[in-house]
Amino acid sequence: MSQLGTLEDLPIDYRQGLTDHNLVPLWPSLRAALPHGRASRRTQPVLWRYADIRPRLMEAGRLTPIERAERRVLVLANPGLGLANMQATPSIYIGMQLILPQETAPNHKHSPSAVRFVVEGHGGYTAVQGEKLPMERGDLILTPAGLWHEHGHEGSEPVVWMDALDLPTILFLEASYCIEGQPQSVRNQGDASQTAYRRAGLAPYASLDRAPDKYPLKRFPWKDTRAALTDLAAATDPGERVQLAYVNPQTGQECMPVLGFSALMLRPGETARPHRRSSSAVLHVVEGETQALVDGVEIDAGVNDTFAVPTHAAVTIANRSTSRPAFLFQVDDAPMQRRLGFFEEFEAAA
Ligand code: GTQ
Repeated sequence: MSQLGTLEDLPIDYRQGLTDHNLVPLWPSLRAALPHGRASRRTQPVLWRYADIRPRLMEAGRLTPIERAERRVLVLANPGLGLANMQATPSIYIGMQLILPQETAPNHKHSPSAVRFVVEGHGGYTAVQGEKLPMERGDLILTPAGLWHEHGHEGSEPVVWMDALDLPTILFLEASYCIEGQPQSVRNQGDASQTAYRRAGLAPYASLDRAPDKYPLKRFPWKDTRAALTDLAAATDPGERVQLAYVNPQTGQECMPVLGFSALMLRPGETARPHRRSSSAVLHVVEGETQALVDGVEIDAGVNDTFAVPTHAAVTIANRSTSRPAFLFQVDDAPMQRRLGFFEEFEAAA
């Protein structure tokens, strides 16, 4: 491999002439743009402990009324990417949102797509296009691009959920914007998508004569996800991956276009050694105590803790308990990478 020329190799007046005409020579930057063998990453394998987030979120509840926040959220920002950029990974925005009893977060719609994964509390709800969706711990709620959504809370204790958005990509594309709306008139049939698509393999008969809906199912209750993982673990050999993707029940494809969502279970004492992937991810512990190794960085994540996995990272995740399973929720950008044609899973463990 020959040594590439640097900027400094070039006469100063030549460089100035390039700059004056908005031109840049490629070769001094070629290796930075196309590093050999593995993507270069600024994303750090960072852990956000819920014990550090929760008191600050509750303090935000006292400091900032909902009217002054619209969405009362603390963003999990990766220091490697610059805190102000609000990226957990280059493509994944993660926020922890607090809503207090009787509060409402006003109706709006935007070009980024969001999901909510409930962390604690009862009685919260999200209305999506007039459909009121209950939110209990571990439930996944979809609020895709362009659909009206507002949040409320009819219970008595604080409700916290994790927001996962494809915001960094939409911002990067200079395509992020929001429209505010009047409060939704909630339709009579709450949680209709969950009623219509309650069970995998059963779909409303009339759906056969329609083009697939983009988002037929908008709420995935944790109760069902957990039971499905537990059954899958019992039916498969130890060491086989127990991971279920949240999909569009009409197409079988990922439920959202940019980010992917899945839930995984680690059997008691089990260590998962997934192949390195070209996608980045955020993992959130729903149940249990885990110990992850991400590019050599040790991460001890317990209940409600969240950590970032950079692209191309070498990962192992161990369940620290030998008697109880551990459950995690995963956000990754594999759907976008698949659609753009460069998603890879690398065969050999690094
Ligand atoms: O709840 O609609 O964390 O619009 C960031 C942007 C939450 C929301 C976020 C949003 C929302």
